[in-house]
Amino acid sequence: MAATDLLDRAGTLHAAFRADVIAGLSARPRAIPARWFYDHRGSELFEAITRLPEYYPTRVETALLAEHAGAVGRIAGPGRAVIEFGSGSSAKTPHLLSAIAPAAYVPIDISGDFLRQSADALAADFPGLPVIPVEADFMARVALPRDVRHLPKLGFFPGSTIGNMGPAHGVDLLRAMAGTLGEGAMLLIGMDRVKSPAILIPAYDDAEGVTAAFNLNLLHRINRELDGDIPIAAFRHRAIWNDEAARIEMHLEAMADISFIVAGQRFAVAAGETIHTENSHKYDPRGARLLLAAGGWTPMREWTDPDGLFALILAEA
Ligand code: AVI
Repeated sequence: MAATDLLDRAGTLHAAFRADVIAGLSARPRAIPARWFYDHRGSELFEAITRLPEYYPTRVETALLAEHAGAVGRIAGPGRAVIEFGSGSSAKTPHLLSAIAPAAYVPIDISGDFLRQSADALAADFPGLPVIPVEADFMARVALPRDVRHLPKLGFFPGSTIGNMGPAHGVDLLRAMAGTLGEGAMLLIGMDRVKSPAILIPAYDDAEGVTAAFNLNLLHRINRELDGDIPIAAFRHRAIWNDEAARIEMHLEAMADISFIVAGQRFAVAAGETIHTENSHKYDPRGARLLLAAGGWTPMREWTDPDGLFALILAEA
């Protein structure tokens, strides 16, 4: 990408961050979209979360893939282009690629840096496999590279990332994926299951405080990038199970009455008030099937661990 394009993109991103933070701090209840967690430090902290003993999703999903990728390969058949939504995660993608004899691998991600890094790593591990990264926002239909258009497709969307959007946006995304992948496509998707808050809360509020640091890092980012003076020590991390909405909510709670400036604007937050920073929706088996059906996908097979913590679902368009 040319240097001027990169500068334009950085400027657009900065303006979008500023607009979301100002709108989110002005709203009641206050809420800032979770997408802003992932600056460099936030991405490092998320990687650390995936290795925590309390955070079961990554561990369980990786084990499910290791065990069942062969079955996915038998159902999908060889010669498909694997289209991954999000940068290929080093732990999960190789299990799938080794088992299904793909004709090409196309990771799609909005962040070009991560995309190129993970694409290079996978290309080195799978010599002979065409790896064609596409830098795009997969919330909308994406035009796939000419070389894979004629191939049957297998979409791959691990990590229960769909849980970070509400059902309405989740359906929009599933429909966009169906549009991107085209007729005859299949989709392998990871979805976290509804379970006891005794397991869910520690997964989002771990003993080491890594998730707390991940949540509070958003305030550091605001101070650094939006010229803020938020007293970060006055906030604490909260993880709450909202049973009615079947979701974990992350909040930043003010522990005292405070006032601060962000991007030239003053905000006053009362003790006990929170800034809502993330939703992580969980699905029971029926809810997962309904969401997929509303998004244009028919579930074919479903794999889960013995404790029913996490599900890997193969669906067809
Ligand atoms: C990326 N996403 C699926 C994670 C989740 O579990 O909702 C993000 C996360 N937030 C706190 N811990 C992990």
